[in-house]
Amino acid sequence: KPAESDKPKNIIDNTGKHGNTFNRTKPDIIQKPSGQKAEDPEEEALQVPHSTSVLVRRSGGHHKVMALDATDRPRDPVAVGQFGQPARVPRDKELESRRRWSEGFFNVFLSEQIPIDRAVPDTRPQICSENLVHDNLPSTSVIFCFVDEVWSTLLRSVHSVLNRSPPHLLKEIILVDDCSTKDYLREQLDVYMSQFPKVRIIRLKERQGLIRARMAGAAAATGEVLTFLDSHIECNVGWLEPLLERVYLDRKKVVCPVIEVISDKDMSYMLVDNFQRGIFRWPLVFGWSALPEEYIRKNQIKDSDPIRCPVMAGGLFSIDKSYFYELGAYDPGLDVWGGENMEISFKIWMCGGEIEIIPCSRVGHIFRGDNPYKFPKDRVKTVERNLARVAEVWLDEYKELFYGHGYHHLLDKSVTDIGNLTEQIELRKKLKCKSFKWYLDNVYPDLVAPLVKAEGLIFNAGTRKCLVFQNHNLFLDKCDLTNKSQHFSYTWLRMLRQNTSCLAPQEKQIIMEPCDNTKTHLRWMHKSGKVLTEHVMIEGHSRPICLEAGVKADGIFLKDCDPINTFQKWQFTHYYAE
Ligand code: LR7
Ligand code: MN
Repeated sequence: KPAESDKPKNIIDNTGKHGNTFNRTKPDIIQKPSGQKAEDPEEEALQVPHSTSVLVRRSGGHHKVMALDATDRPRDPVAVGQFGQPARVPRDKELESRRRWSEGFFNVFLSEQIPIDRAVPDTRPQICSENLVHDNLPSTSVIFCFVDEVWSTLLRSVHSVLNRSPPHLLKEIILVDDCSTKDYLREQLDVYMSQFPKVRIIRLKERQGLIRARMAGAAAATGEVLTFLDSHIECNVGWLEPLLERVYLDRKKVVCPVIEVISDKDMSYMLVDNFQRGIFRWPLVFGWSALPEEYIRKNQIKDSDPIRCPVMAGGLFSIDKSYFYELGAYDPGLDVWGGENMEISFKIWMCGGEIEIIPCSRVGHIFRGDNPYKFPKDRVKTVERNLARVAEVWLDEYKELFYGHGYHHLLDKSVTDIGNLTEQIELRKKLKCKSFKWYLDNVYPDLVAPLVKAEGLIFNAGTRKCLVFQNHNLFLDKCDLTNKSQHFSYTWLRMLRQNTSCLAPQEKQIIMEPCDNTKTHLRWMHKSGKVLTEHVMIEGHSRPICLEAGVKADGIFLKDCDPINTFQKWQFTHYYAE
């Protein structure tokens, strides 16, 4: 059993480092039917368990998934790390192994000891080797983008594809060198790969980042399906056919293998738990989450059934090439690393496609604690900017949840230039994509996504009255739930809003101003019943000051905060979030 620290990290943070582990939680998962119908009468409808849409079964013959590179007959059965076993560093090599860690942020020394074509345990659910696939599946181009990848892992990735893919389905392997700085990735790589006619190398003259590098790979691809992989992976037995089978059944299915774990420490190949979905939490943080047992039981989901995912991890998937371009590929404005998995996931679901994890397809991946390559600009800023582009194009009114979870600063356009979005917005219109609300309701209903933090009446404890905004006046009056002018909301960007007007401090008075998420003086802290100014210091106050109801008149003012003054206590009718 793998040690706790070696287990897959099920929440990946937005920094590019796989550091954050998260306790496994079990959200309530409900998948609502989308109810698509097969149009061609010659094609037979087939209801797939769990996947709720109706699939189309193509005609033609079938055969079993090929047991290529059966794992019981490796070239060198006693080699280090063979069969995916943990490898150990000899005592006298410990220093060397530690020294070389940062070449790839995994055990580079051990990786070199392990055969380039080692066998790995066949971790597929039992039924997978019996499953039938169509004889006439489409061919695929496998695209590896890399920058400064470690030699041994790059080679092992390529060999695993060459050895475990049926030749007639593997059109080519495209290696996209995203302007690596390492010498061995030039001539030495050319020479090595020249043994394999199916391998092509594309070299980018400038560092493009993995997103644009993938598009360069796609542009050169001649296969019918694109299969993207990270450059430090090992494909398991029978990995390819089940992916292509799904794409063949429905070209709008975008499919991912189960991503297993190659230990960064001992290079062992570890299987991961079944029934894991790709999900995200705010602010667009990718993670995995298990389907609840209850749901699995009730829907009789088998361990080999495709699992629909709200989002994909990003690195490993197959997509019909023409469909990829129909979707407008990736937003080319995304830089270097991060966020592209969210972009393509929202785009796929909202514009008529589906994302699935296929349990019969399994690929190991080295999860690294750090990236062995440099970010041309600041790493955190790069990822944030990418995510903001995605939020602006795809999240509609829900983008406030994204910004409200720690990304307020991105709204200041003088600090962060997220670039031009016209083309992406046009694309969404052209494709007639559904709303983010639709996505939440139909694809990811278990995500908690209240549009505001609190709403309803704002009750003042001292006066036992409620705030009213009427005829351009802000005052307190008898609480009345039916009175619309007493309805306010406390937004994710911490504004106190009624329709399009927001509470604003003006000296020690309060006025209503047009809401504007970029204006920080409109932000209020609301905690432990108090409402405090956030970004404004008034008349020499060095601290924020508090909203207070007038004792006699029905006005509201800003006064020094006083913990026991009930005239400074305010409460909304409903709270959705802290
Ligand atoms: O500028 C770059 N140019 C590149 O060509 C930066 C990276 N790359 C290459 C790199 O060499 C590697 O092959 O792109 C690939 C992905 O980079 P990694 O391995 O550093 O990324 P990762 O595994 O840490 O991150 C995951 O999230 C990324 C977000 O942009 C990408 O989608 C990765 O493909 C993705 N990896 C996976 O989905 C594997 C499972 C891990 C998870 C979650
Ligand atoms: Mn990776």
